[in-house]
Amino acid sequence: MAESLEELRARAQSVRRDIVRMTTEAGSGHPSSSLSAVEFMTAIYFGGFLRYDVKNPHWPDRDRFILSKGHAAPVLYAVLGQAGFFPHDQIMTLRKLGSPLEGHPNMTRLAGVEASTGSLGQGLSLGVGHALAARVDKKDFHTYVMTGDGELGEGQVWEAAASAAKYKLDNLTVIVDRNHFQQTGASEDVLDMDPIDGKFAAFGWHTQALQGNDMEEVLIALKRARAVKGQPTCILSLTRKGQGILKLLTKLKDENYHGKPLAPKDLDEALAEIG
Ligand SMILES: Cc1ncc(C[n+]2csc(CCOP(=O)(O)OP(=O)(O)O)c2C)c(N)n1
Ligand SMILES: [Mg+2]
Repeated sequence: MAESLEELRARAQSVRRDIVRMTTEAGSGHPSSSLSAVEFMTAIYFGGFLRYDVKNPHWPDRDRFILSKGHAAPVLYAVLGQAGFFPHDQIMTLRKLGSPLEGHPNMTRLAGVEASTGSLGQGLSLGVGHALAARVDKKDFHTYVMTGDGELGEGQVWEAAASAAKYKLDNLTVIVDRNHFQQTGASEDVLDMDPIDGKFAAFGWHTQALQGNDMEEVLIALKRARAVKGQPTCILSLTRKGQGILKLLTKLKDENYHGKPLAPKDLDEALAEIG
């Protein structure tokens, strides 16, 4: 059942709490990259957009969600754990030896993970494959793919973009998490891909741009995406890397803080800040 706007906002904050708790416990991982994606991930899994059955994760009619920016695994594990694909307290085993919650999502080890990702640039191609398979199998499932903005420097993304438009895949939505940073600095400095929505539009996609950390805007965008016919949709999600935790936002600017958790001494303050 789809949760209300207020419920989704509250859930987004509990997803944030999960992200900082599990990465600090692990002593590694990518909280900032996860935090920018929280509103979209929460809305997709709990806002009634993704059809899934936790008891039957390979149900052929399920909608697909592919986290192409696989290093943001903590946000995926938080929503999958809260949805009930596995016992929620398992999130605290992130990156521990033997845990199926690996540093990057592994579809062979954890129920609910649609694709093994982490090598950036591949998720949209996988999404095109699922969307084409739906057409061949005469199924009405929808495929969502989330990419990073730095990730768009990978050429494979644009091969996938061209073929999705060629085949008029209106059962495919890509969400670009436009948080303006990648691993080694500002995305614009490493490789400027602006205008991102303009590039997808030039390939023949329907595009929207919105504030991706605003739950109300996120819900509107996801509804609109499902109404588009004859074209795939690109949602340019304008976000902040580390959204919700001041310390992470500050460290990002000062130290280019990518792929590092909060120290245990900062955890209580961060959890209090989330509320
Ligand atoms: C093919 C490939 N090259 C390099 C990396 C190393 N890497 C991991 S995260 C990252 C930055 C990704 O930035 P972005 O796509 O903007 O994601 P964000 O963390 O900002 O959400 C890089 C370069 C990788 N995982 N895969
Ligand atoms: Mg980024």
